[in-house]
Order: sequence, then C-alpha cells, then structure tokens
Amino acid sequence: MIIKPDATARNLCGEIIRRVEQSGFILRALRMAHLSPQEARRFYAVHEGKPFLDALCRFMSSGPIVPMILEKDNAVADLRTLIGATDPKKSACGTLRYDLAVDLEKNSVHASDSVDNARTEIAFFFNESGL
Ligand code: FUP
Repeated sequence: MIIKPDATARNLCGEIIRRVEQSGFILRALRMAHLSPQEARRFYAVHEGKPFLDALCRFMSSGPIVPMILEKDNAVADLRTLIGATDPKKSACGTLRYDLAVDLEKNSVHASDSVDNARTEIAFFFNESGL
C-alpha cells in the first residue's frame, strides 16, 4: 500500500495506518519517499497511454508518499475492500477513500491489485532486506 501526497499533506498517515492495523494487517516495512515525475511514470507503467497518466504522475510526485509492506491472509482483496473504490464518490460508506479521499485523482491511498503486482511494487520501493 502507498499513502499518497494528498494524505501526507493533510497529516493522515497515522489515521490511515491505524485503520489498516485495526483491520488485521501486519505492518512489515514502511518508508517515506518523494518520487520524481519520471519515477512516478515508471511506477505507473501499466497506465501508459491513459489520458489521466500525466496528471497522475504530476500528483504522485507533488509531495512525500509512504509506501509500506502489509501482511495478512487474503491481503490483496481485504485491503481493496478496506480502502474502497478508486473514485471516492463511488466508494462504500465507511471505507478509507469514502472518509478521507479528496477526488478520483487525490484518492489518498494506492493498493496493489494482485499478488504479482504487489511483488513488483514492493521491489520498486524496498530492497531484499525490507529497507
Ligand atoms: P486503483 O487500483 O483503485 O488505485 O485504481 P487504478 O489502478 O485504476 O488507477 C490508478 C490511479 O489513477 C487511481 F488511484 C487514480 C488515478 N485515476 C485518475 O486519476 N483518473 C481516472 O480516470 C482513473 C484513475
């Protein structure tokens, strides 16, 4: 999972991590990073060609982010349930994005959408020892 710049700017890291831990996830690694637009584009390579990619990369490099490694049975599906739909206007009441996100772009958190993508995304931010 990644806490996005809109959430770090509003001092929501503690609130987000509290909700994640309370939902049974174990925090295995955590850091703060500030991506360049080029690094953000590399992270979002799957969205190459999409009309929102430039704006998304500008936003994701606009301030600090907090990537983390979370562990839980069924982690991918359970985390996506906890955070809610990509667009906070469409997310279920009580989800993290419903409660905290600003809009479709500034939606406060990223969660890997498959175990394979989680592996790739973890390797992007953390080395083998988790640092
Ligand atoms: P999610 O898996 O919920 O993070 O959403 P996607 O992978 O589909 O999209 C990645 C990010 O692109 C979203 F978090 C927000 C942004 N986005 C837009 O800004 N506009 C869109 O129309 C779709 C996604």
